[in-house]
Amino acid sequence: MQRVTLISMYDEYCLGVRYMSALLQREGHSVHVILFKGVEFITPRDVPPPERQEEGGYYAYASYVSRTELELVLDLLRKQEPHLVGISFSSINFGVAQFLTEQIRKRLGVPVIWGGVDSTINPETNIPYTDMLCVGEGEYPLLNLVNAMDRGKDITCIPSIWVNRDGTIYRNPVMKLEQNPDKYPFPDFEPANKTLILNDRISEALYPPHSHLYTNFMIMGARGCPFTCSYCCSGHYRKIYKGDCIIRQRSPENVIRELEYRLETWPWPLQRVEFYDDVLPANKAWIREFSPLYAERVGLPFFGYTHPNVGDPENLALLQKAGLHYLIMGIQSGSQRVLKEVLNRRHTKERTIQTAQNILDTGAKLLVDFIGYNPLVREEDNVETLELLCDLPRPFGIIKINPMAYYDNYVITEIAMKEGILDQLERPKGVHAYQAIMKPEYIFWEYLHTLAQFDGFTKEHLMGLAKDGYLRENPEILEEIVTNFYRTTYQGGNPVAHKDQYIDELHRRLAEFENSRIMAVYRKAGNWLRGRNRMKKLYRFLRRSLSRNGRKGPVGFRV
Ligand code: B12
Ligand code: SF4
Repeated sequence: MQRVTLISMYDEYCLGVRYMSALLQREGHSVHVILFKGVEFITPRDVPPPERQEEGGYYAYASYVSRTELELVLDLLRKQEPHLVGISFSSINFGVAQFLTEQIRKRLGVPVIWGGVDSTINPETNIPYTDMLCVGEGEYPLLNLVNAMDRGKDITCIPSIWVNRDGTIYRNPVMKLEQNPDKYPFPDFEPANKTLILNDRISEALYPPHSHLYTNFMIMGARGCPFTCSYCCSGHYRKIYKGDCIIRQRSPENVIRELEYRLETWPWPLQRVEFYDDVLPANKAWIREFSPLYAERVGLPFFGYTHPNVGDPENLALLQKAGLHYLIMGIQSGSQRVLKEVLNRRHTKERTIQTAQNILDTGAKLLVDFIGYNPLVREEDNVETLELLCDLPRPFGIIKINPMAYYDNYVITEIAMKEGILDQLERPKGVHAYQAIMKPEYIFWEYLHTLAQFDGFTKEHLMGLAKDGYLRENPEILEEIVTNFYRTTYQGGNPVAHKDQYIDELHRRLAEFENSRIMAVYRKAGNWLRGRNRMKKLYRFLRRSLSRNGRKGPVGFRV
């Protein structure tokens, strides 16, 4: 029996870690999971400014390890005496993982293995900093490694595991993918043997304070995606697992059994299920079997993701009947040029609109995803995106426009290099990616696009604002409008707002508008709110847009 400690960097969900933990335990090993902070703390705003940084810690762009936190990790490891430490991280946490690893190796002498998307995509860059790493899926490779360690066998020839022995690198080909994910045990969400490190302390809590996991349960019914967008890891997985079937679906019965188990054992009442399948409504046979079982045996509202080319009305209707509350559809751009040449996505405007309509027709809510802050996008592309947004069936909500991340070795980063735009990108500290150097036009377009989801802004108004030179130079005005609109339409992260409280809150917030710079813009859009009684019109406009269709705007989605 081996003792293994798995550390998840800034990710309390860490499905990969939880799958590996469950499998190792089933095979007789002992596992401890350290949750090093959580998803909600990945933000440059949380990283202390230089004057508050502790010497002996490591401070990256959007994450950090203080000296106190480092000592907490080392103390835990001393107590647990693991034979092996595994660290799971994505590219945003390369720097902090490297720092922790160096300290663990130097001060405890325990071997460390890395895994996750960054090690899968950048194994050559990463292997010098660790004893071992895992390329791709890790359940069986890690189990084989731990079994080999247990039996004192050679560990340099295990499929998917790379080994760095004093600078000599053993690169092993990837193991074939498990085609039947039902063979894995359910991921380890048990409270036992978990430690959360947060804000310089070992937390009493199981999860960070705002984690979805207090009310929601996350699950994946399938692994793998049929698409290969240039800014996503999916294409890379296709390359490294060439010849293997990438999309592997758990049986509906297996998924339902896990959910029943969670309903029985979750420490808090569950309110919602989060499906992280890359495209949930894809497989008709699966959905036909799954939906009635879910409705009968689970029955909680759930959300999932889809793609504009995946929106078969029958599949959507079955899912909605089972409890689909909302679907998040990645659109990313309305420009056909950008979709084709930059993002490697093929979906026509008509198809996107049709899928959106199909979703709304079922009665489910629609959220859409767009990517901004991308120097490969031109003015006319942004206008085309605005047009699409204006023409999308309503109501819909936009999840905050994501800035494009050019992760190392992703196709989008190769395109950026080929197009010669690296001078418009910067490399944040400790991150294996580039991001755009800020320009006012990115903010301008982010907020103009965001504005398009609110009722009352007609296509004509928005196209007019798009041409406004003053707004372009002062995009913070748009930002303020959008922020105010979000405030009036957003209820404490919960899409199901209490109506009375909501109306009171709305009145209070409308009053705040009186002193807002929002008026400056309405003055600029003079043809719309011409003449006297501007404030009255603004109130009326807001009331109308908020009450006519019930609650409007984005529903509470915190990622
Ligand atoms: C679901 C999901 C989320 C969920 C849940 C996260 C989770 N890990 O469960 C949430 C919403 C929280 C989330 C958050 C974020 N995500 Co996300 N997410 C995903 C998604 C769609 C699936 C991840 C998953 O659970 N896969 C299933 C499990 C079983 O696989 P796995 O996690 O890869 O783990 C396996 C292997 O990697 C390996 N492994 C992993 N760790 C280790 C450790 C050891 C020691 C070993 C041996 C092996 C090993 O074995 C595991 C089991 O097979 C992926 C895309 C994808 N298809 O991978 C993006 C993805 C991981 N996310 C991404 C991003 C950018 C983010 C955020 C930064 C977004 C943000 N701005 O906040 C955060 C970062 C969180 C963090 N701390 O790293 C990017 C990361 C890109 C990169 N190169 O780093 C991805 C790859 C999508 C993309 N654009 O390509 N995400
Ligand atoms: S559809 Fe989503 S999961 Fe699939 S390749 Fe594109 S971004 Fe990745």
